[in-house]
Amino acid sequence: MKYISYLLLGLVSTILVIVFSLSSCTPNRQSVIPTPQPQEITANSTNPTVKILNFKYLPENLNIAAGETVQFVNQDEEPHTITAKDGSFDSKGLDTAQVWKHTFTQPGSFPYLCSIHPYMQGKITVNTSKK
Ligand SMILES: [Cu+2]
Repeated sequence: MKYISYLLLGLVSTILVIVFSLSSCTPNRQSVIPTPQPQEITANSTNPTVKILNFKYLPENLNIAAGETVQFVNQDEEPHTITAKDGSFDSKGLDTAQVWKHTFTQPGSFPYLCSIHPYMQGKITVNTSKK
């Protein structure tokens, strides 16, 4: 009957080894979590951009090629819109830091204003794309 106690001893030590190796393998969760990147609200930097700041469109006149997408970023505390004078586009109200994008497919001149503050005016000039 002696070998049963050896067997038990062996079993217990095996369990202990397993438990220790498992506890040493526990991943350090602190280092696994990636450091959060600051949220970039002003989207894509490759698109032509019109900022809205101090009740002005910056730049007021923007030249682009047909097919390009313009992004408008409201950096004011007030809501603003980007509304085409000919009615071809309307962003509706943009809150602070909100971005609105519009793709201009047709060449031409597109004056727009803010429907909340109609004295705010800008213009997008779309040139034929070079291909
Ligand atoms: Cu406005």
